[in-house]
Amino acid sequence: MRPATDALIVIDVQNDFCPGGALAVIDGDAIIPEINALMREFQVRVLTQDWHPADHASFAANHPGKAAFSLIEMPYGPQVLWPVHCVQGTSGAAFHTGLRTDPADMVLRKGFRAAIDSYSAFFENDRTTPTGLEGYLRTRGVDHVTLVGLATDFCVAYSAVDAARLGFGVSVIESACRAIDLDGSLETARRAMTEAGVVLL
Ligand code: VGL
Ligand code: ZN
Repeated sequence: MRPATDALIVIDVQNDFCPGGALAVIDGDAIIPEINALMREFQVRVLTQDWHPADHASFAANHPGKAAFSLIEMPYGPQVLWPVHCVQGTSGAAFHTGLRTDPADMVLRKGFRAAIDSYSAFFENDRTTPTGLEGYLRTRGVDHVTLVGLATDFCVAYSAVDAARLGFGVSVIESACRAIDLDGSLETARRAMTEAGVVLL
């Protein structure tokens, strides 16, 4: 058993990020057995869920003439435009049925404001609007987080870097993550995590 000061944070293991989903990550579902096993080792377990309204600004479909996976400038900085994914209440937004969700203490939804994306479990993409997760973890006495899930180079990496910036010890179990890897984004994310003091396992 890990100490109660170490939280497992499972990022976005949802149908749309798994094979057959709208923004499928290659082998995204392959990490589920390892995550289910890890869930038994931790005493604090948080699941995150990407949870967008249909008019979300990160969807290419909401920017006429823009292609999916292109980059636009938003008031808070550059934003990749994604295929429509994880729309609130749809089956694509549901957790993969193989994921053991019952042991979760807390399910954190993010990306629910139409005008701003939220890759990180801690802050929206302006890097300042908090999700509330920091307070939840601190009031439970957590000082270290272990991150797994999808996708390594976006939501996992942003969460890891933010957690380190907030002063948590941070580990990422890479075998329990899979990446989108858009134009070298995986290498960029790994470098950003390492520079922030995140331990890649
Ligand atoms: C994610 C792109 C858009 C992720 C979420 O979970 O990594 N990536 N929304
Ligand atoms: Zn999203």
